[in-house]
Amino acid sequence: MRSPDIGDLPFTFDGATKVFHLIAQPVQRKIVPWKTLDVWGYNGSCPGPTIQVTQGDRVRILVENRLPESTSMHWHGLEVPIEQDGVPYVSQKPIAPGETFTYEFTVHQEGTFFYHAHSAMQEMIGLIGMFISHPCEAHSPRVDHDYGIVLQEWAVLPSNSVPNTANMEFNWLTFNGVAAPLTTPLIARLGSRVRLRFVNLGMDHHPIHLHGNQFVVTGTEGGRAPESTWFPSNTVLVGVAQARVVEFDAKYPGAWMIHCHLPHHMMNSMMDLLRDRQIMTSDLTEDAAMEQMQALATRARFQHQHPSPVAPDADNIPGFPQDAFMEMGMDELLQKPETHGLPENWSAGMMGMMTMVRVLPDKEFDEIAAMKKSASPAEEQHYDHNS
Ligand SMILES: [Cu+2]
Repeated sequence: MRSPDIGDLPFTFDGATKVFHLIAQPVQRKIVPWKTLDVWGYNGSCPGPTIQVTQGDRVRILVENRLPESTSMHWHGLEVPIEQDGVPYVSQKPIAPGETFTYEFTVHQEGTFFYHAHSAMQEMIGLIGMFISHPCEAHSPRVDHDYGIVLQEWAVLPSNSVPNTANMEFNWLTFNGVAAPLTTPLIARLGSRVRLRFVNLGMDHHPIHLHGNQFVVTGTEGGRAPESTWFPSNTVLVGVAQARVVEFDAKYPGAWMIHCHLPHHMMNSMMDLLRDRQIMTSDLTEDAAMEQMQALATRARFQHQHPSPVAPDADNIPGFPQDAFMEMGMDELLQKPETHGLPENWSAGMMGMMTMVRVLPDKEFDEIAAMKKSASPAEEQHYDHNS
């Protein structure tokens, strides 16, 4: 199982016990090439690195607090003894700054769970990560590709880097801590079976839609769902505090969008400021982005190149602009093996809480797999247990 754009939390063994070390700390997270947020996370990552265990494992997790205030850790969905439940003042004393608290329990369930600080605003500034428990015996049908994605949302005004966790007008929406087009495409071999796990810990419920394929919901935050409950669909509502696991057979080659279908969640830096809608490039602190924006606007408004994305009389039409000036291609800034071979200017069509699953015939799939291997050989040592 892989969580694109975030890593796995490594562990060591003490006898048969798997020992993990989570460090809660302030982190910087680049969510698109022109916007970096000051958020909180674990081990340098927001969301935190993914914990992967096998059903039945005994785990010990040291939670070290390097935040400027006390924190706690809750194991969301896991059936643990009350003293491991992580609720400050109720099941334990809060973990003071500089302190480390040791949690230890046996994971008797399988499924998609998460860990998070049990304090509302700490959740909203990023203190969350996935906790995957693989069943001892693989589920049937077997999957070939298994991907996990954490859904988060942020309210960050232009020229700001710290999310306002009390604000409910979220203008940045992320999958695994990045907004499209920075989200790394999911790669799947044509003819394979794909599993996608979504976890939501925000203020909104997100209807996640997959283009061009039907899937079945095979699991929730409570683990695997019986096959008798599966029915075909292509949109799954991932409510707050929920996990939803879907599976499909990758029968159709192509770059298929996966995105939240709330219109405002398919944008970056969404907000209205005075007359002009400020989208994508509103951060005045980023010179490169502003230059690109100005170049686009100049080209569109004054040069009327053919084909131009904007009509010559656009400024006289009530309602203009809607989506004009939003699309900003930046393929070069986003180059990685997973984007290899996408149509030119693909990045102009990707915004907000969005990624894609690229269903590739053998030749293209193997080409990208080889590029990934030479780019980061260590990546291949990854916990790659599909179940
Ligand atoms: Cu959404």
